[in-house]
Amino acid sequence: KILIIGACGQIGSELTYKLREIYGNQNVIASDINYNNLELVNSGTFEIIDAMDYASLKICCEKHNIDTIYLMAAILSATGEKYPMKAWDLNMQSLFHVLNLAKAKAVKKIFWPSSIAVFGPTTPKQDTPQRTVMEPTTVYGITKQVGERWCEYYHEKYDVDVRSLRYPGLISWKTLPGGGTTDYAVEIYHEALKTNSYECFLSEDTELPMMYMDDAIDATIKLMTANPEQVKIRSSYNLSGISFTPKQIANSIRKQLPEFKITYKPDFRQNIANSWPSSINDSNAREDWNWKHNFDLDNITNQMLSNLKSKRTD
Ligand code: VAH
Repeated sequence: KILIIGACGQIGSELTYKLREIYGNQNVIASDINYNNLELVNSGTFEIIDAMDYASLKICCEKHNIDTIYLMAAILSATGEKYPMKAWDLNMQSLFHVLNLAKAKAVKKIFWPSSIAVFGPTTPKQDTPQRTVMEPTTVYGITKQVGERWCEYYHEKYDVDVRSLRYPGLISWKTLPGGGTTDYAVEIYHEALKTNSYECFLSEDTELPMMYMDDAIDATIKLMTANPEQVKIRSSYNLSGISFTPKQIANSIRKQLPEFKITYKPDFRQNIANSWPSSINDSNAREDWNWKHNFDLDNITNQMLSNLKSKRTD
């Protein structure tokens, strides 16, 4: 059975729904630190677990006969800069607990998300390669860089089947993101429908790698169901969808809402965004386990506006 840690979060909730669709509701156990997302909590088996508490993780895995864990709990880039040691403790302790459960053969397979945040200001910004200079300048990015090293170490030394993706900024409508720098690309659609305007915390030409959630979930399932010998990279795979700027997403919205207005008021998150690449080369993922993305910017805008509209009327 599958356990999702951080199931109430932006990615965790979508993974829970998708995995239940594929494997059956009773075979996917959702867990989080609180009941933050009641729709998710009431959608199937749910356990309160503190991802930093090894004993409760171990007990839950035994109780539900878990063989696969998706560790989706983390403190993201913006919040991590406000609480550096909390981000370090949560992001690292939770990873060690899950890796050690696999090392002890208590579970068989692990998914752990990395991020384009592993890259820093000295990384080549365009078409960033799988292997390159990585000097992350955020605590979150440091935890992802170090986490990747530990994943590869546990695979090489203890034969742990851990698999990882460097997610770009993710855009979804089911669950709000929490504390990321790319969250503007979600907020903008909510604001467009509410007030037909948005004050963006990044400057208009800040180009970042982005992806629609359905593509990210599709990549995650593809990676996790690939044969082990196909998974040649055990740190974390680059993953690429599209890249765009706040100006470009605003133009995409205007194709449906012609009066939409955007203003710019960069805050501390501008420095974080400036340290990240603008576009990513994911040829390894495409070669190793035939990944490809489907959603371009206008498709994403269509999906976001139509789903948020119908969600508002519910
Ligand atoms: C963040 N959404 O903004 C996350 C992600 C690439 C960005 O890691 O921190």
